[in-house]
Amino acid sequence: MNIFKKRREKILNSAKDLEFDVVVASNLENLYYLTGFRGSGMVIIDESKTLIFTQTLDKGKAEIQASDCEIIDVKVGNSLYDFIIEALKGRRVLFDDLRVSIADKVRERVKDVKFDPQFFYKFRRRKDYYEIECIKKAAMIIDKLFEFANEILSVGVSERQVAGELISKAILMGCTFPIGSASNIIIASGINSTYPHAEPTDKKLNNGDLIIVDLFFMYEGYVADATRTFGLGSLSNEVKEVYEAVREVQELGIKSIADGTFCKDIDKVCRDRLIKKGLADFFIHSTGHGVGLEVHEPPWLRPNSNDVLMKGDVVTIEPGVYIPNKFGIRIEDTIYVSHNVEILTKFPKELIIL
Ligand SMILES: [Mn+2]
Repeated sequence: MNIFKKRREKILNSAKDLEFDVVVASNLENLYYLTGFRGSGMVIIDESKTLIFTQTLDKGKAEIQASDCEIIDVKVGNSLYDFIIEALKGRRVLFDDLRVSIADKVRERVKDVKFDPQFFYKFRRRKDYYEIECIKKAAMIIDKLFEFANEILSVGVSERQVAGELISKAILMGCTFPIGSASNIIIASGINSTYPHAEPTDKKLNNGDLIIVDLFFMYEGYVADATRTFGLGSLSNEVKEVYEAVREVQELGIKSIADGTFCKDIDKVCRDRLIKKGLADFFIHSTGHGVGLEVHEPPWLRPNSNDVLMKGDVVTIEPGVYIPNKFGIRIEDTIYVSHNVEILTKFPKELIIL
């Protein structure tokens, strides 16, 4: 039995326990997870069959990638939602997610429907052997890219050049990008490193810059995500001290990972250590997040999270310190929560000064 069929059986059985008889997914990742089809459309799964509704332009792809599903061709000019609503009338439906305006339409016409994205994530969080192998491969490629970054980062090279070379290498090594998006890796140098989500610019690397290199790439649809911060030329003692603080906190975060741990507790451990060091005000994002088919997915390692880590999760730990008008530092790894805790991205974390 193929993995997609197995997943459908599992998710449908679990939905039946909750008194639903149909499962519907419209989210691109759920659609892929349950059918193998990497395109847009919707899938309806019930006891008797699996129907994928897609537009004519994706029909051929769907037939190849989801050969054991029935493909319904929604011809141009027709609404996918009309088809779906028609097929769901009178049934008890567990839906993943929809835009609010369309969800309201579905609710109006399909009486017994529940939208519950978390239900789907519960399955996706528990990665199987194959999924872990894919994430490991992506992590290995990212490690190689850090080695390559180590070689090419130098005074006078622009952030854009670095990004271009790394993305090109990644593609040649077999990486893909998230469904429906290009990569947005981060190469942020000097003042740009103070913005956690900087985009690569034409800025050239300077003596004294810190350079945040944040890479996420997919292998066979599965993401690994890691960040290293490199130094160029002469760095101040302040930079070196803050770097060691971030590194210490990142390692502390990883040590706090265990099956059954509250994600908010891991975030707290990291934040508390930064408070002690007088740096907590400069830690302006979450400690980490899950990865899988999406770059950011549950569980969420942040203060208000109710998630609890479980075996099969793959998460990041990525504390950062961003001092306005000065510099930014982030260190991030992708970690597999199993019987043991396995760090999948292995590039060294000592401050590398080029
Ligand atoms: Mn990340």
